[in-house]
Amino acid sequence: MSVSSFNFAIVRPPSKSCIHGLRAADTGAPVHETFIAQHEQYTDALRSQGLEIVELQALEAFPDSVFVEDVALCLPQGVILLRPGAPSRAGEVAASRDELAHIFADRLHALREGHVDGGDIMLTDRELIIGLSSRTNEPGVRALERLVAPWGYRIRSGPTPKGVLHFKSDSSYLGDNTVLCTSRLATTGVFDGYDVIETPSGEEGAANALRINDVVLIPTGYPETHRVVAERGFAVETIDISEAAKLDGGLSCMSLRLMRP
Ligand code: CIR
Repeated sequence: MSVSSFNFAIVRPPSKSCIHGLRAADTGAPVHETFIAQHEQYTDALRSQGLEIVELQALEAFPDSVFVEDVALCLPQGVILLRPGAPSRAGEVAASRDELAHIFADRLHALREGHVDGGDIMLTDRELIIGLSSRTNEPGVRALERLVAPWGYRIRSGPTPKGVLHFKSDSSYLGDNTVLCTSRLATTGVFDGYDVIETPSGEEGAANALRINDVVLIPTGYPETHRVVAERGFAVETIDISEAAKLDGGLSCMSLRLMRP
């Protein structure tokens, strides 16, 4: 079973408080109504790939809570509640615990030390690569390793380019041993041994793509990336995520994906 095969996803709509979400550069606050509409299109895109969707309640107390990927790691063997590195996001874990326990019951586990954001975790067909970033640290990586090593996962840490929020802001695993990433991340050698597609210059924002079953979703506005990914034989679809992007969010950030038995 490929790590890009999914039949289930969890999403959480943006709250009205999203206007206060974290961002490295202020290009304007997201417009809530537009964000809701784009989030619905995103959810529909997952649904049209055959995924069953569970939509959690919007959380007004947490402006960044639409980015559910950062709160948990979903693996077939179990789901791990993470410890996001931004103080304003730490409470999202407690706010999600009961909802996720309801879905995953005794398969729900918790990271106890350090910090790891889900946006820094890349699962490939052979390993978990964890990007060290301003949100994810060594104690977190070691604590995560203790949880997943017994399930047979090999863990390797990698660099996140300076000024980049998450490891996966600059990269995505497309399946078939292929990674899409920025050239600044490719030059670190972290993906040596993988087939690497570099985002064309000026299109670094397309590096956070999302392979779901037979398609690769990329954000709208990146025609050269669309072309090079399609040229490698992938079916590509585009989604407008302009409002998430204002908060440094990408396609992977807005769902937790899983293949349920
Ligand atoms: C944050 O800074 O935490 C949010 N504004 C964006 C999180 C994006 N999540 C992700 O890349 N996995």
